[in-house]
Amino acid sequence: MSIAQERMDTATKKSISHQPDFLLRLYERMMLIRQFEEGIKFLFLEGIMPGTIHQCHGQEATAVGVCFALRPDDFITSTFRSHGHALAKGLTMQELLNELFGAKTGCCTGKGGSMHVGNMSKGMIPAIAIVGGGIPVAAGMALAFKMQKTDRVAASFFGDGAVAEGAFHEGVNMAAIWDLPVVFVCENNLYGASTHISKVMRDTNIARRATNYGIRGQQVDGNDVLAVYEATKAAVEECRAGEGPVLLELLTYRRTGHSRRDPAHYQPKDEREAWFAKDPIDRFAEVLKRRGTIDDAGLEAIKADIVRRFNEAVEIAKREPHPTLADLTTDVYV
Ligand SMILES: Cc1ncc(C[n+]2csc(CCOP(=O)(O)OP(=O)(O)O)c2C)c(N)n1
Ligand SMILES: [Mg+2]
Repeated sequence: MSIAQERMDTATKKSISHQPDFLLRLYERMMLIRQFEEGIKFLFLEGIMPGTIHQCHGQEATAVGVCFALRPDDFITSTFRSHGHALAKGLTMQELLNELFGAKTGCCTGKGGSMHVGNMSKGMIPAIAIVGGGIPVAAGMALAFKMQKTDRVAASFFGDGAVAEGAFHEGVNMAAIWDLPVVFVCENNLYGASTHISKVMRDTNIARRATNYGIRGQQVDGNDVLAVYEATKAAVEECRAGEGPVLLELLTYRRTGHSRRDPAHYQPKDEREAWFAKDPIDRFAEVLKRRGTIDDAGLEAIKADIVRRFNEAVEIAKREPHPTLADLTTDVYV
């Protein structure tokens, strides 16, 4: 048995209390994200959908594992690589597709686009494309939650590229000194655009940085959705109890380029193959089958249903009305 297999089994045993329907929801949401990203890739390449996209192929377990450990009234911040986070937090494919098509019925009325999706009523502040930009914002939201005497939590997604930004230091430090309820979620996918982390930091263990701020840090297998869920659940509980913040480093890998025009030639073949063998969706499918939760036909049916719903949503998004000139001055500060 491989080490990855053993780790997955340990996580599964720990989570034995999880009901089959919960496990299937985790799987379904990861597959939804995978198919969404796959589908919009073709819409973009065919010139049907405007703008650019940053896909999260291979990182589905981080989005789903974290967001499923949060309540609907908890908040997340996200980055340019935001679709998975949004779908995991409960935004619908339709409101996202409408936004990506620039329609007025999009989650940000067509004014945000791919890099700025969000929905305040669903606990997602529109995504921020400035690397590290969401970190102090999450700390600020957590300060508001604390001042309002609620037990809500903010979780901030950011990449490995963000930890050398000043915003990381400021945001984490302030959250630490004020015991703010923030889960800092670093999705360490080894690259910031085309640059390997070893070229931008001497110590590539990001979780260890937590010690310097006097908070708890933890490295987690980010391609194991149950491990991510359990780690986040524990961090969230600490935050609700006033013991936060916590820094989670989720080790993962993106299967595609940084953005759609990047063929990712800088990712060595053996490295790609090793990570592809640890694909979060394939691995979880194996766990579910071993436990007898579902069989291959059931998994195929889940995927087929998602593809059908995606295609229907695309047809609707294509016909949705776009903002008019009069909409230019609505929802803006003057
Ligand atoms: C402050 C800032 N600097 C540079 C950029 C350009 N930029 C966009 S994404 C990116 C790489 C980010 O890498 P990482 O944080 O690891 O996230 P990942 O793309 O791996 O999800 C860079 C440098 C930016 N958006 N913001
Ligand atoms: Mg990265």
